[in-house]
Amino acid sequence: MQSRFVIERIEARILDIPTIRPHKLAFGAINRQSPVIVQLWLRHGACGFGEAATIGGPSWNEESPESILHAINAYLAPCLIGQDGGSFGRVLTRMDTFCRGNAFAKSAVEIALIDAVSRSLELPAYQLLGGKRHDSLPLAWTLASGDVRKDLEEAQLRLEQKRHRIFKMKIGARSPADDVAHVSQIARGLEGKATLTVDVNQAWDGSTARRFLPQLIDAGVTLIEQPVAKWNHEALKVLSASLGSSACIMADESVCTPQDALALARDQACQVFSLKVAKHGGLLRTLQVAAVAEAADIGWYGGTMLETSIGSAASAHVFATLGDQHHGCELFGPQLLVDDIVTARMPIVDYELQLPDGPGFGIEVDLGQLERFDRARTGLNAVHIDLGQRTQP
Ligand code: MUC
Ligand code: MG
Repeated sequence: MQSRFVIERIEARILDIPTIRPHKLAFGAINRQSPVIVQLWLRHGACGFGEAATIGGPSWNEESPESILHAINAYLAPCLIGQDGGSFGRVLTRMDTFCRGNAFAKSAVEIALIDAVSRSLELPAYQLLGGKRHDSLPLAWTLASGDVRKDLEEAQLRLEQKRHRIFKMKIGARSPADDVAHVSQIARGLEGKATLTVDVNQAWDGSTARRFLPQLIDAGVTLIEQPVAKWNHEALKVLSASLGSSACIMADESVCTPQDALALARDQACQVFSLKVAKHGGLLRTLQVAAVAEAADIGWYGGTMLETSIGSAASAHVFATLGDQHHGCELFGPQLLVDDIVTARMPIVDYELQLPDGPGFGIEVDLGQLERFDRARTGLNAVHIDLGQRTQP
C-alpha cells in the first residue's frame, strides 16, 4: 500500500485511577474511573493515543471498560491492521462492518488514529477537523459529593481560584423534594456568583419532571440535563415547551447518533445537545451531530464521560471547531482524578479551559503513568456502581 498512513499496530489497556472523592450520580456512586487507553502505530512510525471512558461499568449505558477492551482487541484492531488510516470515513465504515454499535470502543480507536495522522503531519488535530473557532471554552465543574456543605466548599474554592463559575449538580438519587432542597441551599450559597445546572441522568418520569423542574428553576437553575428516560421524547417535548425562556432542556443520553439528533430536532424536544465524543462514536460523528444541532437552531454543550487528559484534549479539539451557540464545556475529568497520565494538563485560565496547540491533541502522554495505573499490572477488578444513598431499588 502506498499510503503514508498504513495502520501497523493497535494496543489497548484498562487503567484504574481513583477519584479525589466519591462522585455521586442518580444511578449510584463511583470512587474510581477505568478509562480504556488505545495506542495506534502507523507503519512509518507515528503513534497516537485514544481513550474511551465510561462511568460505573455498564451503568451509564451498555458499554463497560471490559466490553470496550474486548471489542477493540477482538474485532476493531484486527479489521484495521494493514488498512489505510488516512481515510477516516473508510475506517469508520470498516469498523461498522465488522462490529455493530460499540460507539465508545470505536471512538477510542478513531481518536488514536486522528492523533497519529495529525502528529505525522505535525498539525494540531483541530486542523484536520475543520480548524478552530475557539481558543478556550468556559469550564463547568460538577458538585456531586452529595453533601451541601462539602459541595459549597468545593464551589467557593473553585470560584476563588478562577477555575469554574458554572456548577452542575447531579440529582435523582434521592427523593425529588430532597433534591430540590439540596439544590436550593447551594443556589442560595452561590447567588450572583455562578451559573447552575442539574443533571438528572434519566431518573424522573414525565410527571415528576413537570412537577419539580419549575421548583429547580425558581431556585436559579438555568440548564436541565436529561430529566427523563432517554426514549421519552414526548416528556422532553412537553417540558421544553412549558419552561419558557427561563431555562433550557438539554439532551444527553437521548442524543447519541445523528439520527437521534434529527428525531429530537424534529420533535422540538430540547434546546441543547450535550455532545460527547464517546457516545457519538468518535470525533467525526461528533461533528455530524453538531451539524444537526446547528441546522435545527439547537445549542451545544461540551460534555464529558470523566476522561483523563487524553480523551479530554481530544474532545476539546473537536469542540473548538464548533459554532458560537454553546453553553461551555465540562471537560473537568482530569481534575476529578487523583493523578493524570500526561506530562502537563490543559491549563485553566479565568474560568476557561485553554485549547492546547501542539501536534495531535497537544498533550504528551507519560508512559510511566500508563504502567502505574494499568489494570493488567495492578490486578484490580471491574468497577461496580455503589448504590449507597439511592432510595431505589
Ligand atoms: C453525564 O451524564 O453527564 C459527566 C459529568 C459527570 O459528573 O457525570 C457525567 C455523565
Ligand atoms: Mg449527563
